[in-house]
Amino acid sequence: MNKINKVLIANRGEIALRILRACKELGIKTVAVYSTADKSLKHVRLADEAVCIGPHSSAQSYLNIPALIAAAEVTHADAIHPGYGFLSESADFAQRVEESGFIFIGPRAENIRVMGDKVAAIEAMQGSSVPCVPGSDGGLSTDDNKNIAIANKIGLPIIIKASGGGGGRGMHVVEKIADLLTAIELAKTEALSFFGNAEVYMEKFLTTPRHIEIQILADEHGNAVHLGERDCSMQRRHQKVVEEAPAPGITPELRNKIGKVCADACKAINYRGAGTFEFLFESNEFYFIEMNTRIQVEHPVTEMITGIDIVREQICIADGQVLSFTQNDVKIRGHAVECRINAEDPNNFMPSPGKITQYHVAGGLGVRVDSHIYNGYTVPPHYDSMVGKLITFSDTRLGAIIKMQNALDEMVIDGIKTNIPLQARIMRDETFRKGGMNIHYLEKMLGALNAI
Ligand code: MV4
Repeated sequence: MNKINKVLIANRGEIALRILRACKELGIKTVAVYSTADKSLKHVRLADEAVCIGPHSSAQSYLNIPALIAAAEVTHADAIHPGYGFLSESADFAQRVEESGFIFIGPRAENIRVMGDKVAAIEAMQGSSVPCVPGSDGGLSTDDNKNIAIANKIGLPIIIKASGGGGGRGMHVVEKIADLLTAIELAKTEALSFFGNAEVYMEKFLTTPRHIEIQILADEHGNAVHLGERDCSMQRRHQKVVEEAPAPGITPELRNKIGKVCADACKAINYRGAGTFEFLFESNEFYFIEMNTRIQVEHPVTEMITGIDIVREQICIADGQVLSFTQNDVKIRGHAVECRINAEDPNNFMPSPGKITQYHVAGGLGVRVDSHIYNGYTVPPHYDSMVGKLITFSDTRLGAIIKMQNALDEMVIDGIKTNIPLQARIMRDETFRKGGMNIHYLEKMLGALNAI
């Protein structure tokens, strides 16, 4: 390492442990930060140092920028890794970290700011030939006739999205022109109150797309590579449930074509770090919707099929190093599936925090468990209900699914409810086994199950 000898991990749970493991392998010292509800987290025990940064409420702990920077100062950390969620996509946080003299393990604040503004993100992509959804090409004006003309030109149905939104909040589908103007007004009012930004834009509404995303890595010396795609279509209420790589039916030619477009776009916008281009995929075409400027929950499936440690690469990039491999060195092999394990009731999806009284972990060749839980650990009620991820890898997609089925059956987590029974049902589902289902499939499957 050139500059990074100690990393402060500004997160909790499985991703904090994941980052700690990468640091240890690189010989980097670690600082854990934790809220009063998280004193017993596994990574807090394993870190070289640990600092309590506030009470259980996220706003006063994991989102508390002055507390995080103070913790980095007193422990003499060189760099801060934000993980996912919390402050990971806050341009202000990235900027304040760097202004305080620390390295932000992530993109430049400017890149985060542009991608956080969905209209600006789409504009940036159109500047570098990333295929986008036909749309308004910018924010909507107050000119009613112009907005009607845009909708007619795109063709109905259309969707109105908030520029400050993302992740599915504040969207409105319009089926007929008579509903357009009231929908725009409602969308603007919501956008202002949810995101503090009234700007909205219009896109053609794709009715049955898949959600396919491209992982990229870029260094600060102008090198960028893609690590192929992930299929994240198996979701419920914008929460991904199962992810896999590669995406069924994507040929090497299609992968290389869209991957190169994404890597080239990174170079064009001077992007640095790990990132994900989110696409809707319908009728064999990719349509860019958003870019994520963080490490993602589902990064392990890409690691399994490429053999590349994405968190290690994030740290090396932040250290100022040149990417140690080129696009030609990236070889995709086999198939990986990830099941998110949530502390929730598998029937009604209500969170189920509490003490884990029995924990038996799955194992074997091609079985990976990224989780911070242990026997006797109490899942606190204050945070996300995800308690870990089960990842399987095999030569074939069916092989990875069978391994997952067995791993889920082996796993015992007592004392709390988990979604393991739901995941086991998905692994046995005929449509999932065929692959290539669209983003609406899981909700339909659950509806059908409830009807029985
Ligand atoms: C869309 C769409 C259909 N057409 N845009 C939802 C989350 C946000 N990232 C974008 N989203 C969508 N945008 C157009 N033009 C459908 C969705 C969508 C969705 C996208 C990805 C994964 C799950 C989804 C669930 C419902 C709707």
